Amino acid sequence: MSEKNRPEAPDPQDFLALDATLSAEEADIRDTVRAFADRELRPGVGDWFEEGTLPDPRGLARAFGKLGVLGMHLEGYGCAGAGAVSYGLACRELEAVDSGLRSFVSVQGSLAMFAIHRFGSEEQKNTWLPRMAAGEAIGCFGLTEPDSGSDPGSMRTRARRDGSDWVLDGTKMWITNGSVADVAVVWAATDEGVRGFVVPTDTPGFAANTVHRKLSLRASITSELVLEGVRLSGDAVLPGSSGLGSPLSCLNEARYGIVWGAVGAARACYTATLDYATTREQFGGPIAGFQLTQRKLADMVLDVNQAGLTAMRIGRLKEEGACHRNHISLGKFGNVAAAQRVARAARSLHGANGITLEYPVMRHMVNLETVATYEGTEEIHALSIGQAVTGVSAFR
Ligand code: TGC
Ligand code: FAD
Repeated sequence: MSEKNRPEAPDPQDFLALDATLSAEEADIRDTVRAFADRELRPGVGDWFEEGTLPDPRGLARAFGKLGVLGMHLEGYGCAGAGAVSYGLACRELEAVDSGLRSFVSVQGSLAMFAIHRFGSEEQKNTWLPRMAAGEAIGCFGLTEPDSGSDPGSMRTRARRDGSDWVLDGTKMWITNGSVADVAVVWAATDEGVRGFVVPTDTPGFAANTVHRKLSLRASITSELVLEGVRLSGDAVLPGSSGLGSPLSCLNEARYGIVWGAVGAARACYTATLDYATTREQFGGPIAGFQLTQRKLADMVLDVNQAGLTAMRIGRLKEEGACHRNHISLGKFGNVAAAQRVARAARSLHGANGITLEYPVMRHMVNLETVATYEGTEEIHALSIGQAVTGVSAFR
Protein backbone atom coordinates (compact mmCIF):
# COMPACT_ATOMS: atom_id res chain seq x y z
CA MET A 1 0.00 0.00 0.00
CA SER A 2 1.33 3.42 -0.95
CA GLU A 3 2.21 5.78 1.89
CA LYS A 4 2.59 8.85 -0.30
CA ASN A 5 -0.02 10.76 1.74
CA ARG A 6 1.63 10.05 5.08
CA PRO A 7 2.33 13.36 6.88
CA GLU A 8 5.65 14.19 8.50
CA ALA A 9 3.69 14.32 11.75
CA PRO A 10 0.01 14.58 12.64
CA ASP A 11 -1.35 18.13 12.62
CA PRO A 12 -1.64 19.20 16.29
CA GLN A 13 -4.83 21.11 15.38
CA ASP A 14 -6.46 18.15 13.61
CA PHE A 15 -4.59 15.09 14.80
CA LEU A 16 -6.74 12.51 13.01
CA ALA A 17 -7.02 14.67 9.87
CA LEU A 18 -10.79 14.55 10.23
CA ASP A 19 -11.31 17.75 8.30
CA ALA A 20 -9.53 16.14 5.33
CA THR A 21 -12.70 14.06 4.92
CA LEU A 22 -14.84 17.16 4.32
CA SER A 23 -16.16 17.99 0.86
CA ALA A 24 -14.99 21.24 -0.73
CA GLU A 25 -18.38 22.81 0.03
CA GLU A 26 -18.21 21.74 3.70
CA ALA A 27 -14.65 23.06 4.04
CA ASP A 28 -15.83 26.32 2.52
CA ILE A 29 -18.65 26.65 5.07
CA ARG A 30 -16.21 25.88 7.89
CA ASP A 31 -13.80 28.56 6.67
CA THR A 32 -16.54 31.15 6.15
CA VAL A 33 -18.04 30.65 9.63
CA ARG A 34 -14.60 30.54 11.24
CA ALA A 35 -13.56 33.80 9.55
CA PHE A 36 -16.85 35.46 10.60
CA ALA A 37 -16.40 34.23 14.16
CA ASP A 38 -12.82 35.51 14.34
CA ARG A 39 -13.79 38.89 12.88
CA GLU A 40 -17.21 39.60 14.39
CA LEU A 41 -17.51 37.57 17.58
CA ARG A 42 -14.19 36.71 19.18
CA PRO A 43 -13.04 40.31 19.80
CA GLY A 44 -16.15 41.21 21.85
CA VAL A 45 -17.14 37.99 23.53
CA GLY A 46 -15.09 38.41 26.72
CA ASP A 47 -16.77 41.78 27.36
CA TRP A 48 -20.23 40.42 26.59
CA PHE A 49 -19.62 37.58 29.00
CA GLU A 50 -18.38 39.98 31.67
CA GLU A 51 -21.39 42.27 31.16
CA GLY A 52 -23.68 39.24 31.25
CA THR A 53 -25.55 40.05 28.06
CA LEU A 54 -25.48 40.34 24.31
CA PRO A 55 -25.27 44.09 23.65
CA ASP A 56 -26.96 44.06 20.23
CA PRO A 57 -29.00 40.87 19.78
CA ARG A 58 -30.88 42.26 16.75
CA GLY A 59 -27.66 43.23 14.99
CA LEU A 60 -26.24 39.82 15.85
CA ALA A 61 -29.32 38.06 14.46
CA ARG A 62 -29.05 40.01 11.20
CA ALA A 63 -25.33 39.22 10.96
CA PHE A 64 -26.03 35.51 11.51
CA GLY A 65 -28.81 35.77 8.92
CA LYS A 66 -26.45 37.30 6.38
CA LEU A 67 -23.92 34.57 7.12
CA GLY A 68 -26.68 32.08 6.32
CA VAL A 69 -26.54 29.97 9.49
CA LEU A 70 -30.08 30.52 10.81
CA GLY A 71 -32.07 27.42 9.96
CA MET A 72 -29.32 26.55 7.48
CA HIS A 73 -30.21 22.83 7.53
CA LEU A 74 -33.86 23.50 6.63
CA GLU A 75 -35.21 23.47 3.07
CA GLY A 76 -37.08 26.38 1.44
CA TYR A 77 -38.53 29.55 3.01
CA GLY A 78 -35.20 31.37 2.67
CA CYS A 79 -33.20 28.59 4.37
CA ALA A 80 -30.00 27.25 2.87
CA GLY A 81 -30.86 23.53 2.87
CA ALA A 82 -27.31 22.62 3.91
CA GLY A 83 -26.25 19.10 4.88
CA ALA A 84 -26.03 17.91 8.48
CA VAL A 85 -22.22 18.00 8.59
CA SER A 86 -22.17 21.56 7.23
CA TYR A 87 -24.59 22.63 9.93
CA GLY A 88 -22.49 20.80 12.52
CA LEU A 89 -19.34 22.56 11.34
CA ALA A 90 -21.06 25.93 11.75
CA CYS A 91 -22.01 25.00 15.31
CA ARG A 92 -18.46 23.83 16.00
CA GLU A 93 -16.91 27.07 14.78
CA LEU A 94 -19.38 29.26 16.70
CA GLU A 95 -19.00 27.34 19.95
CA ALA A 96 -15.21 27.56 19.59
CA VAL A 97 -15.87 31.23 20.39
CA ASP A 98 -18.60 30.81 23.01
CA SER A 99 -21.39 28.33 23.78
CA GLY A 100 -23.83 31.23 24.13
CA LEU A 101 -23.34 32.21 20.49
CA ARG A 102 -23.93 28.67 19.25
CA SER A 103 -26.99 28.62 21.50
CA PHE A 104 -28.36 31.72 19.76
CA VAL A 105 -28.15 29.92 16.42
CA SER A 106 -29.41 26.59 17.81
CA VAL A 107 -32.48 28.08 19.42
CA GLN A 108 -33.38 30.12 16.35
CA GLY A 109 -32.77 27.43 13.74
CA SER A 110 -33.04 24.05 15.40
CA LEU A 111 -35.79 24.82 17.88
CA ALA A 112 -38.04 27.75 16.92
CA MET A 113 -37.66 27.55 13.12
CA PHE A 114 -37.53 23.75 13.05
CA ALA A 115 -40.79 23.53 15.03
CA ILE A 116 -42.57 25.86 12.58
CA HIS A 117 -40.98 24.12 9.58
CA ARG A 118 -41.91 20.61 10.79
CA PHE A 119 -45.30 21.23 12.38
CA GLY A 120 -46.51 24.58 11.03
CA SER A 121 -49.14 25.52 8.42
CA GLU A 122 -48.05 27.05 5.11
CA GLU A 123 -49.23 30.40 6.42
CA GLN A 124 -47.16 30.11 9.61
CA LYS A 125 -44.11 29.04 7.59
CA ASN A 126 -44.45 31.89 5.10
CA THR A 127 -45.08 34.44 7.85
CA TRP A 128 -42.14 33.54 10.04
CA LEU A 129 -39.43 31.43 8.39
CA PRO A 130 -38.03 33.84 5.77
CA ARG A 131 -37.76 36.63 8.35
CA MET A 132 -36.21 34.29 10.90
CA ALA A 133 -33.71 32.93 8.36
CA ALA A 134 -32.68 36.52 7.57
CA GLY A 135 -32.38 37.37 11.26
CA GLU A 136 -35.13 40.00 10.91
CA ALA A 137 -37.23 38.18 13.48
CA ILE A 138 -35.93 36.40 16.59
CA GLY A 139 -37.58 33.24 17.89
CA CYS A 140 -37.51 31.39 21.19
CA PHE A 141 -38.68 27.94 22.27
CA GLY A 142 -40.59 27.54 25.52
CA LEU A 143 -40.70 24.00 26.83
CA THR A 144 -39.09 24.07 30.29
CA GLU A 145 -41.06 25.36 33.28
CA PRO A 146 -40.02 26.20 36.84
CA ASP A 147 -41.24 22.77 38.01
CA SER A 148 -40.82 20.80 34.75
CA GLY A 149 -37.29 20.48 33.43
CA SER A 150 -36.08 16.96 32.71
CA ASP A 151 -39.71 15.81 32.85
CA PRO A 152 -41.46 18.12 30.36
CA GLY A 153 -44.47 15.79 30.32
CA SER A 154 -45.37 17.25 33.74
CA MET A 155 -45.82 20.76 32.28
CA ARG A 156 -48.56 22.94 33.77
CA THR A 157 -48.87 25.51 30.99
CA ARG A 158 -52.31 24.97 29.61
CA ALA A 159 -54.04 25.94 26.37
CA ARG A 160 -57.84 25.79 26.40
CA ARG A 161 -60.32 26.36 23.64
CA ASP A 162 -62.62 29.37 23.94
CA GLY A 163 -64.90 29.40 20.93
CA SER A 164 -62.56 29.37 17.96
CA ASP A 165 -59.73 30.92 20.02
CA TRP A 166 -57.05 29.37 22.20
CA VAL A 167 -56.23 30.84 25.62
CA LEU A 168 -52.81 30.09 27.15
CA ASP A 169 -51.84 30.32 30.84
CA GLY A 170 -48.57 29.29 32.45
CA THR A 171 -44.91 30.06 33.02
CA LYS A 172 -41.89 28.95 31.07
CA MET A 173 -38.40 29.20 32.57
CA TRP A 174 -34.80 29.38 31.32
CA ILE A 175 -35.85 30.37 27.82
CA THR A 176 -32.96 31.46 25.61
CA ASN A 177 -33.65 34.78 23.84
CA GLY A 178 -37.11 34.98 25.48
CA SER A 179 -36.94 38.69 26.25
CA VAL A 180 -35.68 39.70 22.80
CA ALA A 181 -37.88 37.36 20.77
CA ASP A 182 -40.52 38.47 18.27
CA VAL A 183 -42.12 35.06 18.33
CA ALA A 184 -42.24 32.32 20.94
CA VAL A 185 -42.97 28.70 20.14
CA VAL A 186 -44.77 27.70 23.34
CA TRP A 187 -45.60 24.11 24.25
CA ALA A 188 -48.77 23.65 26.30
CA ALA A 189 -50.97 20.84 27.57
CA THR A 190 -54.39 20.68 25.86
CA ASP A 191 -57.30 18.25 26.04
CA GLU A 192 -55.67 16.58 23.01
CA GLY A 193 -52.22 16.28 24.63
CA VAL A 194 -49.19 18.57 24.28
CA ARG A 195 -49.35 20.99 21.35
CA GLY A 196 -47.20 23.83 20.08
CA PHE A 197 -48.37 27.43 19.66
CA VAL A 198 -46.90 30.30 17.66
CA VAL A 199 -47.12 33.28 20.00
CA PRO A 200 -46.14 36.75 18.75
CA THR A 201 -44.51 38.29 21.80
CA ASP A 202 -46.55 41.49 21.55
CA THR A 203 -49.75 39.53 22.27
CA PRO A 204 -51.51 40.96 25.37
CA GLY A 205 -50.87 38.79 28.44
CA PHE A 206 -47.41 37.71 27.28
CA ALA A 207 -44.41 38.97 29.29
CA ALA A 208 -40.74 38.02 29.38
CA ASN A 209 -38.36 38.71 32.27
CA THR A 210 -34.61 38.38 31.88
CA VAL A 211 -32.79 36.05 34.29
CA HIS A 212 -29.86 37.84 35.94
CA ARG A 213 -26.86 36.73 38.02
CA LYS A 214 -26.01 33.71 35.88
CA LEU A 215 -22.51 32.32 36.36
CA SER A 216 -22.59 30.41 33.06
CA LEU A 217 -23.66 31.23 29.49
CA ARG A 218 -23.39 34.90 30.32
CA ALA A 219 -23.04 35.95 26.66
CA SER A 220 -26.61 34.80 26.11
CA ILE A 221 -30.03 36.11 27.11
CA THR A 222 -32.07 33.77 29.31
CA SER A 223 -35.65 34.56 30.30
CA GLU A 224 -38.82 33.62 32.09
CA LEU A 225 -41.96 33.71 29.95
CA VAL A 226 -45.23 34.54 31.69
CA LEU A 227 -48.49 33.81 29.86
CA GLU A 228 -51.62 35.17 31.52
CA GLY A 229 -54.78 34.68 29.51
CA VAL A 230 -52.89 34.95 26.23
CA ARG A 231 -55.67 34.82 23.63
CA LEU A 232 -54.71 33.52 20.21
CA SER A 233 -56.76 32.84 17.13
CA GLY A 234 -57.49 29.21 16.25
CA ASP A 235 -54.73 29.16 13.63
CA ALA A 236 -51.98 29.86 16.21
CA VAL A 237 -51.63 26.15 17.00
CA LEU A 238 -48.96 24.25 15.07
CA PRO A 239 -51.34 21.96 13.19
CA GLY A 240 -48.86 19.10 12.83
CA SER A 241 -47.93 19.00 16.52
CA SER A 242 -49.39 16.17 18.54
CA GLY A 243 -48.13 14.93 21.91
CA LEU A 244 -44.84 15.25 23.78
CA GLY A 245 -42.97 13.61 20.91
CA SER A 246 -43.36 16.86 18.90
CA PRO A 247 -41.23 19.13 21.11
CA LEU A 248 -38.86 16.24 21.81
CA SER A 249 -38.22 15.79 18.09
CA CYS A 250 -37.14 19.46 17.92
CA LEU A 251 -34.69 18.78 20.75
CA ASN A 252 -32.96 16.13 18.63
CA GLU A 253 -32.04 18.88 16.18
CA ALA A 254 -30.59 21.20 18.80
CA ARG A 255 -28.84 18.34 20.59
CA TYR A 256 -27.19 17.44 17.31
CA GLY A 257 -25.76 20.97 17.11
CA ILE A 258 -24.40 20.56 20.64
CA VAL A 259 -22.64 17.32 19.65
CA TRP A 260 -20.58 19.45 17.24
CA GLY A 261 -20.49 22.59 19.34
CA ALA A 262 -18.85 20.75 22.23
CA VAL A 263 -16.00 19.81 19.87
CA GLY A 264 -15.50 23.50 19.15
CA ALA A 265 -15.37 24.46 22.83
CA ALA A 266 -12.95 21.59 23.53
CA ARG A 267 -10.74 22.49 20.58
CA ALA A 268 -10.60 26.14 21.66
CA CYS A 269 -9.49 25.14 25.16
CA TYR A 270 -6.90 22.71 23.83
CA THR A 271 -5.51 25.20 21.31
CA ALA A 272 -5.23 27.95 23.92
CA THR A 273 -3.45 25.53 26.25
CA LEU A 274 -1.00 24.30 23.64
CA ASP A 275 -0.07 27.89 22.94
CA TYR A 276 0.18 28.78 26.62
CA ALA A 277 2.13 25.68 27.64
CA THR A 278 4.78 26.16 24.98
CA THR A 279 5.41 29.80 25.93
CA ARG A 280 4.92 29.84 29.71
CA GLU A 281 8.19 29.07 31.48
CA GLN A 282 8.75 27.73 34.98
CA PHE A 283 11.76 25.95 36.48
CA GLY A 284 13.87 27.11 33.56
CA GLY A 285 11.77 25.84 30.69
CA PRO A 286 8.34 25.79 29.08
CA ILE A 287 5.70 24.02 31.14
CA ALA A 288 4.95 21.98 27.99
CA GLY A 289 8.20 20.16 28.68
CA PHE A 290 6.99 18.56 31.92
CA GLN A 291 5.73 15.00 31.68
CA LEU A 292 2.61 15.81 33.70
CA THR A 293 1.73 18.60 31.26
CA GLN A 294 2.24 16.35 28.26
CA ARG A 295 -0.08 13.76 29.78
CA LYS A 296 -2.75 16.44 30.13
CA LEU A 297 -2.18 17.59 26.54
CA ALA A 298 -2.35 13.99 25.28
CA ASP A 299 -5.65 13.49 27.12
CA MET A 300 -6.94 16.70 25.51
CA VAL A 301 -5.88 15.62 22.02
CA LEU A 302 -7.64 12.30 22.59
CA ASP A 303 -10.85 13.92 23.83
CA VAL A 304 -10.97 16.54 21.07
CA ASN A 305 -10.39 13.97 18.33
CA GLN A 306 -12.67 11.29 19.69
CA ALA A 307 -15.43 13.86 20.11
CA GLY A 308 -14.77 15.05 16.56
CA LEU A 309 -15.05 11.50 15.23
CA THR A 310 -18.31 10.99 17.09
CA ALA A 311 -19.74 14.21 15.67
CA MET A 312 -18.67 13.36 12.14
CA ARG A 313 -20.12 9.83 12.33
CA ILE A 314 -23.45 11.06 13.69
CA GLY A 315 -23.51 13.78 11.02
CA ARG A 316 -22.94 11.28 8.24
CA LEU A 317 -25.62 8.98 9.71
CA LYS A 318 -27.99 11.95 9.71
CA GLU A 319 -27.21 12.68 6.08
CA GLU A 320 -27.93 9.05 5.21
CA GLY A 321 -31.25 9.25 7.06
CA ALA A 322 -29.90 6.58 9.44
CA CYS A 323 -29.55 8.62 12.61
CA HIS A 324 -31.60 7.49 15.62
CA ARG A 325 -32.30 9.89 18.47
CA ASN A 326 -30.19 7.68 20.74
CA HIS A 327 -27.19 8.21 18.48
CA ILE A 328 -27.62 11.90 19.28
CA SER A 329 -28.00 11.14 22.99
CA LEU A 330 -24.70 9.25 22.87
CA GLY A 331 -23.03 12.18 21.13
CA LYS A 332 -24.40 14.79 23.52
CA PHE A 333 -23.56 12.64 26.55
CA GLY A 334 -20.00 11.85 25.46
CA ASN A 335 -18.94 15.03 23.73
CA VAL A 336 -20.08 17.45 26.43
CA ALA A 337 -18.33 15.36 29.09
CA ALA A 338 -15.18 15.30 26.93
CA ALA A 339 -15.32 19.08 26.48
CA GLN A 340 -15.72 19.52 30.23
CA ARG A 341 -12.62 17.39 30.90
CA VAL A 342 -10.62 19.39 28.35
CA ALA A 343 -11.81 22.73 29.73
CA ARG A 344 -10.95 21.79 33.32
CA ALA A 345 -7.47 20.62 32.37
CA ALA A 346 -7.00 23.73 30.25
CA ARG A 347 -7.95 25.94 33.13
CA SER A 348 -5.49 24.25 35.45
CA LEU A 349 -2.64 24.49 32.93
CA HIS A 350 -3.22 28.24 32.61
CA GLY A 351 -2.51 28.65 36.33
CA ALA A 352 -3.75 31.94 37.75
CA ASN A 353 -4.17 33.38 34.26
CA GLY A 354 -6.74 30.65 33.70
CA ILE A 355 -9.24 32.26 36.05
CA THR A 356 -9.39 35.50 34.07
CA LEU A 357 -11.27 36.58 30.97
CA GLU A 358 -7.95 37.37 29.30
CA TYR A 359 -7.93 33.70 28.33
CA PRO A 360 -10.98 31.79 27.06
CA VAL A 361 -10.63 28.63 29.13
CA MET A 362 -12.63 29.37 32.26
CA ARG A 363 -15.35 31.06 30.23
CA HIS A 364 -15.69 27.83 28.23
CA MET A 365 -15.46 25.75 31.40
CA VAL A 366 -18.36 27.49 33.10
CA ASN A 367 -20.40 27.68 29.87
CA LEU A 368 -20.13 23.92 29.60
CA GLU A 369 -21.97 23.59 32.92
CA THR A 370 -25.03 24.94 31.08
CA VAL A 371 -24.35 22.84 28.00
CA ALA A 372 -24.27 19.74 30.22
CA THR A 373 -27.63 20.75 31.72
CA TYR A 374 -29.75 22.00 28.85
CA GLU A 375 -31.10 19.87 26.04
CA GLY A 376 -31.23 16.91 28.42
CA THR A 377 -28.84 16.56 31.34
CA GLU A 378 -26.02 14.03 31.45
CA GLU A 379 -28.28 11.76 33.54
CA ILE A 380 -31.18 11.98 31.07
CA HIS A 381 -28.95 10.98 28.15
CA ALA A 382 -27.30 8.22 30.20
CA LEU A 383 -30.78 6.86 30.95
CA SER A 384 -31.78 7.12 27.26
CA ILE A 385 -28.71 5.10 26.28
CA GLY A 386 -29.37 2.66 29.12
CA GLN A 387 -32.93 2.20 27.93
CA ALA A 388 -31.76 1.71 24.34
CA VAL A 389 -29.36 -1.08 25.22
CA THR A 390 -31.40 -2.84 27.93
CA GLY A 391 -34.93 -2.21 26.76
CA VAL A 392 -35.77 -1.12 30.31
CA SER A 393 -36.75 2.46 31.17
CA ALA A 394 -35.25 3.77 34.42
CA PHE A 395 -36.68 7.30 34.21
CA ARG A 396 -39.37 6.63 36.78
P1 TGC B 1 -41.60 9.22 26.70
O1 TGC B 1 -42.83 8.47 27.13
O2 TGC B 1 -40.32 8.49 26.63
O3 TGC B 1 -41.85 9.89 25.28
C1 TGC B 1 -43.04 10.58 24.97
C2 TGC B 1 -43.19 10.48 23.46
O4 TGC B 1 -42.11 11.17 22.85
C3 TGC B 1 -41.32 10.27 22.06
N1 TGC B 1 -39.91 10.68 22.26
C4 TGC B 1 -39.22 11.30 21.32
N2 TGC B 1 -39.53 11.65 20.07
C5 TGC B 1 -38.59 12.26 19.35
N3 TGC B 1 -37.37 12.55 19.86
C6 TGC B 1 -37.02 12.23 21.11
N4 TGC B 1 -35.79 12.53 21.57
C7 TGC B 1 -37.96 11.57 21.91
N5 TGC B 1 -37.96 11.11 23.18
C8 TGC B 1 -39.18 10.54 23.37
C9 TGC B 1 -41.62 8.90 22.60
O5 TGC B 1 -41.40 7.90 21.63
C10 TGC B 1 -43.09 9.04 22.95
O6 TGC B 1 -43.84 8.97 21.75
P2 TGC B 1 -45.29 8.28 21.75
O7 TGC B 1 -45.71 8.36 20.33
O8 TGC B 1 -45.07 6.89 22.24
O9 TGC B 1 -46.12 9.09 22.67
O10 TGC B 1 -41.53 10.51 27.61
P3 TGC B 1 -41.05 10.73 29.09
O11 TGC B 1 -42.07 11.61 29.74
O12 TGC B 1 -40.75 9.40 29.75
O13 TGC B 1 -39.70 11.57 28.91
C11 TGC B 1 -38.62 11.05 28.20
C12 TGC B 1 -37.37 11.97 28.33
C13 TGC B 1 -36.95 12.05 29.78
C14 TGC B 1 -36.26 11.34 27.52
C15 TGC B 1 -37.67 13.35 27.78
O14 TGC B 1 -38.74 13.93 28.39
C16 TGC B 1 -36.49 14.28 27.76
O15 TGC B 1 -35.77 14.30 26.77
N6 TGC B 1 -36.23 15.14 28.83
C17 TGC B 1 -35.23 16.17 28.78
C18 TGC B 1 -35.88 17.52 28.53
C19 TGC B 1 -35.03 18.45 27.71
O16 TGC B 1 -34.06 18.05 27.08
N7 TGC B 1 -35.41 19.72 27.66
C20 TGC B 1 -34.75 20.66 26.82
C21 TGC B 1 -35.53 21.94 26.71
S1 TGC B 1 -35.03 23.02 25.39
C22 TGC B 1 -33.50 23.54 25.79
O17 TGC B 1 -32.92 23.15 26.74
C23 TGC B 1 -32.90 24.55 24.86
S2 TGC B 1 -31.32 24.98 25.37
C24 TGC B 1 -30.80 26.07 24.21
C25 TGC B 1 -29.86 25.47 23.21
O18 TGC B 1 -30.10 24.39 22.66
O19 TGC B 1 -28.84 26.10 22.93
P1 FAD C 1 -34.09 19.08 36.85
O1 FAD C 1 -34.90 18.35 35.83
O2 FAD C 1 -34.77 19.53 38.08
O3 FAD C 1 -32.85 18.16 37.23
C1 FAD C 1 -32.04 18.37 38.41
C2 FAD C 1 -31.08 17.18 38.55
O4 FAD C 1 -31.85 15.96 38.69
C3 FAD C 1 -30.22 16.98 37.29
O5 FAD C 1 -28.94 16.55 37.67
C4 FAD C 1 -30.95 15.86 36.55
O6 FAD C 1 -30.11 15.10 35.69
C5 FAD C 1 -31.43 15.03 37.73
N1 FAD C 1 -32.55 14.17 37.32
C6 FAD C 1 -33.79 14.56 36.89
N2 FAD C 1 -34.52 13.48 36.57
C7 FAD C 1 -33.74 12.39 36.81
C8 FAD C 1 -33.92 10.97 36.69
N3 FAD C 1 -35.07 10.45 36.22
N4 FAD C 1 -32.90 10.16 37.03
C9 FAD C 1 -31.72 10.68 37.48
N5 FAD C 1 -31.48 11.99 37.62
C10 FAD C 1 -32.48 12.83 37.29
N6 FAD C 1 -35.38 25.25 28.13
C11 FAD C 1 -36.22 25.57 27.10
O7 FAD C 1 -37.33 25.04 27.01
N7 FAD C 1 -35.85 26.49 26.16
C12 FAD C 1 -34.66 27.13 26.20
O8 FAD C 1 -34.37 27.97 25.32
C13 FAD C 1 -33.76 26.83 27.28
N8 FAD C 1 -32.58 27.49 27.38
C14 FAD C 1 -31.81 27.30 28.51
C15 FAD C 1 -30.69 28.13 28.71
C16 FAD C 1 -29.95 28.00 29.89
C17 FAD C 1 -28.81 28.93 30.14
C18 FAD C 1 -30.25 26.97 30.81
C19 FAD C 1 -29.42 26.77 32.05
C20 FAD C 1 -31.34 26.15 30.60
C21 FAD C 1 -32.15 26.31 29.46
N9 FAD C 1 -33.32 25.57 29.28
C22 FAD C 1 -34.17 25.86 28.23
C23 FAD C 1 -33.77 24.64 30.31
C24 FAD C 1 -33.06 23.29 30.32
O9 FAD C 1 -33.49 22.50 29.25
C25 FAD C 1 -33.34 22.60 31.66
O10 FAD C 1 -32.60 23.31 32.64
C26 FAD C 1 -32.95 21.15 31.67
O11 FAD C 1 -33.82 20.39 30.85
C27 FAD C 1 -32.93 20.52 33.08
O12 FAD C 1 -34.08 20.84 33.77
P2 FAD C 1 -33.98 21.47 35.27
O13 FAD C 1 -33.03 22.58 35.23
O14 FAD C 1 -35.37 21.72 35.73
O15 FAD C 1 -33.33 20.32 36.16
